Amino acid sequence: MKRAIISVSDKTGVASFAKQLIELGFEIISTGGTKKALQDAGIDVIGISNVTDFPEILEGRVKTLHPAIHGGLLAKQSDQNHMKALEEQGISPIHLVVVNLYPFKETIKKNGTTFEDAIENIDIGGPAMLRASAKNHESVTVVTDPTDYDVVLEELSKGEVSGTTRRRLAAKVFRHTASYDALIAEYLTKESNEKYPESLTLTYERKQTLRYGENPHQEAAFYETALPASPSLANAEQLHGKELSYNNINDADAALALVSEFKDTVAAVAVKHTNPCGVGIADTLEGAFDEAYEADPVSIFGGIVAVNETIDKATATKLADIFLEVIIAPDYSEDALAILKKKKNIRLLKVNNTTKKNDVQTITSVQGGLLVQDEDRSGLDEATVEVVTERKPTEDEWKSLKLSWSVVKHVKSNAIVLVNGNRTVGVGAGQMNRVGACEIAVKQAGELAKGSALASDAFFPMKDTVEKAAEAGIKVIIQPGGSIRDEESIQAANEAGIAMVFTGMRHFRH
Ligand code: 93A
Repeated sequence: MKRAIISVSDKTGVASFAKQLIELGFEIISTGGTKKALQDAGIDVIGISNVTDFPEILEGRVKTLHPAIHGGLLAKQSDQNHMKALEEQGISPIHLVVVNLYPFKETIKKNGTTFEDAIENIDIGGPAMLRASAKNHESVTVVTDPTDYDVVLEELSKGEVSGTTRRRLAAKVFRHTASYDALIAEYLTKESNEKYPESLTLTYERKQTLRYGENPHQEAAFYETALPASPSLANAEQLHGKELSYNNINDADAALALVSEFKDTVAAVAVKHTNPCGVGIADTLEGAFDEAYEADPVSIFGGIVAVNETIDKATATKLADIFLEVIIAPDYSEDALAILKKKKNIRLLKVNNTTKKNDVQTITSVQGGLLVQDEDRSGLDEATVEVVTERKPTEDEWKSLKLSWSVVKHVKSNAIVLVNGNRTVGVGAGQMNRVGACEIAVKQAGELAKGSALASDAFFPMKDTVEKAAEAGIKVIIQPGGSIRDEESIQAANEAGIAMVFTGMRHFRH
């Protein structure tokens, strides 16, 4: 008679599966809770203790960790010596293993979970059985995912589970136990406040396969972290529109990061190719969007807009007037949704929480490795900001400086951002020299460069950017400072009556 061990935490579909296994001639062995669930469904089950001749002890911590089980799982059934060894010990071979693990991930995601709860939900016996049977997939079929029950039944009903399926299921088991353990490692590493450990054990789960990557000839998928992060696109709820593309996700992430900068004011940001093309602030959302739109009415076309307030009818009407790929908001009023949903191609995302969690790292892949760093979360520290020119910024100029500094951090280096009033008027992104970025920003701003505030993500190596700014009529500058030629830039600013402040902090973004 063929023997199956069934020991599952997620009992979905298991009774019907077990019933059919019995019809196919299997004998079922189960641990306490599973045994009870199957018996309640009227299924004949042998208790694990009858096989091990040993009770389940330590509140279930030791149930299946026994040679009578692991001998049966690890013996190669085609090997006479293995079979003889089993016989000598009175152990019968096992042919099918159905195990899913203590819900560690679900436990740590729950609000109010204690450290003790988390530890108790580390499964030891389950992974041991899974790994043993996956190693021995030549002789044992191992199922850890209830969605595989049907395939196994179908093949069994035709005779036996094929070698190809057994190997596929074994690979799935090792992926599962590896990510299960990685999550435990990640959790305990965080709990121990270890930041850059000697090896990285991150787990990501596939959220969706994507139609293609950055370009149509590249295959791609989106993976989300198993540990909750906020704000997060992976947690976003899509209320309308086609599936997000690779570029949508990348751009939406940039837009979400930028809009999360604004805590004390209503803000709207428009992003193209991960760079902000228009950012506006105001007392109302409609006003903020007007500012962001006017900032660059050309580039916003086909872009992504993120806001930090519930989208109302007035704003929705304006958003619906232009072609946008994605809109991101904490929420939408009912009439706003009705207006936007009329646009077939727009993707509407709801991201509830735009408050950033501390201690987030960013990961960039390089050939053969990963670069990991703390996210650039620092804002303007008014205590360390230093006015270095004869003229000090006025109160209004300070407002513009602050806005420009929040934005420049999110622009690819070399970055120059011009702000006039409550909106960006020029963005120079991703240039190989700083004065070039300034020229682009000034050209875009046109007449509005006059009287504007300029932010630079890094210091001026030479005075040429200040001279360029003076020529364009820029009135205030914010930059980190720290160049050996700072004095020349300060002098050029003084000559032009520009007020300049040093932040002492650089915001490269490459
Ligand atoms: O506590 S354990 O680490 N020790 C074991 O020996 C053991 N054997 C099975 N966890 C163990 N299991 C797990 O129990 C299985 O992976 C499954 O998730 C769960 C099923 O327990 P029950 O049948 O009592 O509900």
